[in-house]
Amino acid sequence: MKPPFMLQRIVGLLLAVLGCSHASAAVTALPSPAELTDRITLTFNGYPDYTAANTLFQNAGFTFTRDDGAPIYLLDWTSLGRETTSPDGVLATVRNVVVDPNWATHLNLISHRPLSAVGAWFGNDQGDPDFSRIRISVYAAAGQLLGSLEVAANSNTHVDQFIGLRSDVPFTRIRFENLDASGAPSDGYSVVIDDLVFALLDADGDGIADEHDDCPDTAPGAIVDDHGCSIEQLAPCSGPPSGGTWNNHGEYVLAIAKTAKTFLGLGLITRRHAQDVIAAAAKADCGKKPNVPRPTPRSLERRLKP
Ligand SMILES: [Ca+2]
Ligand SMILES: [Ca+2]
Ligand SMILES: [Ca+2]
Repeated sequence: MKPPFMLQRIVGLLLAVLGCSHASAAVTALPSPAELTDRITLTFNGYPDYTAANTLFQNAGFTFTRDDGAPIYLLDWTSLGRETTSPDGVLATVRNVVVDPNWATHLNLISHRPLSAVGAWFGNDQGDPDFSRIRISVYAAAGQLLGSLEVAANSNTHVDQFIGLRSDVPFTRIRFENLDASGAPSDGYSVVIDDLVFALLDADGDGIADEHDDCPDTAPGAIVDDHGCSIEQLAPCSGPPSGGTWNNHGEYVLAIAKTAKTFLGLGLITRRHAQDVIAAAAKADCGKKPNVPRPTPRSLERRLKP
């Protein structure tokens, strides 16, 4: 039953006043998992059918739940004559008639660490308007909805479409929901996903997650190594990263040149880029002693005055 019109208006006004609008959510679609440079992927392969997955990956930092607390299973999708992005195993909120007679059309995922992006390949959309699209939503640790997005299903049984998002605000809870043509929850099609992919929080946005990043606050757009450090962070103008100051300008330029050479050897930058970085370092004042003005006869005269 729909609430009376006036009640709807009052609730709407209250939500607007309290700022409880989804429009403020800072999420953007993730077109492909390849965009996540420092990603974790769960393939769900190599387990017998109906292995319960709820706490199977908790050592990797992830737990799966259904609202009714029932088990969530791994299934061999290939043996069912269906395709998936990494055969054979998928994660599915299907029923197991022996253990649990009910399926679910949603899947909850809890991450033990803050995430910045998540995605998965999905399927089981069998040409029935009862499963027309899938929605992914992300929530902050306190339960606040940060945002959601939907992808229209292509109506085959294969796990062959990707849904994912990035969020400017870190999140730890994720929910997948299968929806019918009207946007209501699907009545009978289980969530089936594979190659679930995550990116842990990456505060400086250099593609290296915080827990692997030795150099926080990397400048936007800077090229970094596997440890999240840019050339400028490994050889800062202010002095060696180990502390203190450069003994002279030459020591600074040499440090930049060595770091640029390492980056070149790793294929992170081109030879031209390395040359430009070294040339810029040579022109900089880093490592130079401050210019103390030489005393002039007049200033000496002033100092000698009683
Ligand atoms: Ca798989
Ligand atoms: Ca980082
Ligand atoms: Ca960094």
